[in-house]
Amino acid sequence: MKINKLALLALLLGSSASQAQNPLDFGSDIKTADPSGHVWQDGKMYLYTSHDEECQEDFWMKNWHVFSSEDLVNWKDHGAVLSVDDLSWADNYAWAPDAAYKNGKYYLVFPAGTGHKDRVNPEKSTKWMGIGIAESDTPTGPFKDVIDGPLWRTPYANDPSMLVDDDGKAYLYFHGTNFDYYVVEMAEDMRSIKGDFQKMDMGGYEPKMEGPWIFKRGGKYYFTMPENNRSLAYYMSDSPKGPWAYKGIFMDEEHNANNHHSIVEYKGQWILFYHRWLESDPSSCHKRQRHSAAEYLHFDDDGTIRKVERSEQGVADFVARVKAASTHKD
Ligand code: FUB
Repeated sequence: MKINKLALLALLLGSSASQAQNPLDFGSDIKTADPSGHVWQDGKMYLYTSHDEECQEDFWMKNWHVFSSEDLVNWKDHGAVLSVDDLSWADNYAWAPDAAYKNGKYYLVFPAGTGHKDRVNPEKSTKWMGIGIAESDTPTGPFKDVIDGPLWRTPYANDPSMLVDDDGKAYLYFHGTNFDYYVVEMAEDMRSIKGDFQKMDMGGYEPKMEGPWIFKRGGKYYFTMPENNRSLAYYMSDSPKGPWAYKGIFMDEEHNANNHHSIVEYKGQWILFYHRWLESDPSSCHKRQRHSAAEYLHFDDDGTIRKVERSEQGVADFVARVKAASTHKD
């Protein structure tokens, strides 16, 4: 009887392990962070990520990867679609990318930089970062830095997020030293910015942040970001430039470490992509490393976002859930 119970337990554990979908399985032991999800015309989900080298030093990162999936469980790695080696103006800090589609072209908007951050004597730091935009005819690149330079040199900036609104206007949000909570519009050809940076009205609450992600749902705009670089929080507005109203935290911090996310609707389900810091195999790395993960996101009737818990299961049942939702509608 005891053996039967154990066997049953093993079976249950085995089946729940096979259901686990976090971290996302990209078919290798690649470490990824800062996942930006987009659904393009072919109906697939594309995930644009930064790439952590094994046990890398101080966020020295060299290229960006794109992954695609139709069920959020089986992912195809399209490889490094742009690298700092392809840039004339940066040689490091291939940080959190975003992507956009406009005028029949796909854009990878990315931060990169050069120099060195001196964490002991910050006054000796030479590190600089800016935002570039590279083009491709396909969602998976290769992307080309046709403007051959950053969109601007001052202010220092990273972590771009691009919103192409329903009227075709493209807005760029970013993290910048003394330039958080700013927006700038892109020129029609997406090769430069149009006009000035505009400081947005955040309703009087402007905590330290990185990695904004802006999306639209039911006519409302959402400005989401890792508050203090760690907990995911959001604001809502009726306009892409604010004024914004702070609504609170929807994912708590974990391990006192950074988080970076994106939010996208796919086949009727709202998905939160983010990264987790997971224990490493001690033979290859002495510290936690980052891995992309996904959870369902739910809204209340007033459009506010319900709190999300990290899970092992993630979106493993995505196909079944989409099927059940469509059956329910019939
Ligand atoms: O991945 C490098 C940096 O760490 C990102 O740009 C930040 O948002 C944080 O995730």
